[in-house]
Amino acid sequence: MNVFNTIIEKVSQGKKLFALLVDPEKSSAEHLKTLLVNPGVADVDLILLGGSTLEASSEKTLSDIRQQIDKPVVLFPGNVSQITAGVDAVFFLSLISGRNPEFLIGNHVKAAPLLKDMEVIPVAYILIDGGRVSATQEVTKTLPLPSDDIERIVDTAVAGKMLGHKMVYLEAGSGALNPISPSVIRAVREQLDVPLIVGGGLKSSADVALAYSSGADIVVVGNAFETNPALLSDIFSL
Ligand code: 1GP
Repeated sequence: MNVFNTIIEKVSQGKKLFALLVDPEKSSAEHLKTLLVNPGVADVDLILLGGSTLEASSEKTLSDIRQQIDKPVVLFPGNVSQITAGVDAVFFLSLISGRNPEFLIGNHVKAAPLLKDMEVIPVAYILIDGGRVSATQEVTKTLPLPSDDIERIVDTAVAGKMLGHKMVYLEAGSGALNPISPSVIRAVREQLDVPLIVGGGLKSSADVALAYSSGADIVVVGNAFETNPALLSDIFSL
C-alpha cells in the first residue's frame, strides 16, 4: 500500500479524510483497547502516531494499535528518536512557520538513514497561534504565526509547496483553544492544490464540518476523541 497515493486518490474523488491522532505517551494498551473498539473508528482513514515530547520510538503502541484495528498507521514524529519501523508511512515534517534549524532540516538529516526503506511523505508543517502556548511551540522553541496574519500564512504555505512538500498541515497545536479559522483555511486552499491537513483544538463534529467546508482535505483529532470517543459517530454521520 502507498499511503500518499491512497490520499491523492480519495482527495481527487472529492472525499474528505479523517485522521485520529494517537499519542504514545497517553496510550497504554488498555486505554487503546477501550478507545479503538468504538464503532466510529471503522470510518477513520488514517491513524497518526506521535507526540511532541516523546524521546523514544513507538513500537509498543504501534503493535497495540495493530492488534485492535486494520488501518494505515502514519508516523507523526516530534523528533528523530520517534522513528518507528513497521509504520505504513512517515510524515516528514518541516516546521516552516519557525526558524529553528533542527526542525527545518537537523532532525531530518539524522532520520534519513533510518527512513531508507519506508514511505516518506514530505509535509510542510505550519504552526498557527491557537490561543495558548502549545507543546509544539515549547519543544521546538519557535513562535506560531499570528492567526490574523493571513497573508503570511498563505505565503508560508505556498513556499512550502514550492519547496516540494507534498502536503501542507495547518496546526493550531494540540489542545488549542481556537482551532484554525475558516478564513485561514479558505485563503490557503485558494492558493494551493496539494492536500491540506488541519488539526489542533477541533472539539466537535461542527468544528470538523467547518474545517471540511472551508477546504481541509484531512482533519486530525486527538484530545477530543480521548475525552469523548463517541464524537466519531457524530462526525461520520455528518
Ligand atoms: C495535534 O493537530 C493535532 O498535533 C491534534 O490536536 O489533540 O487538539 O486534537 P488535538
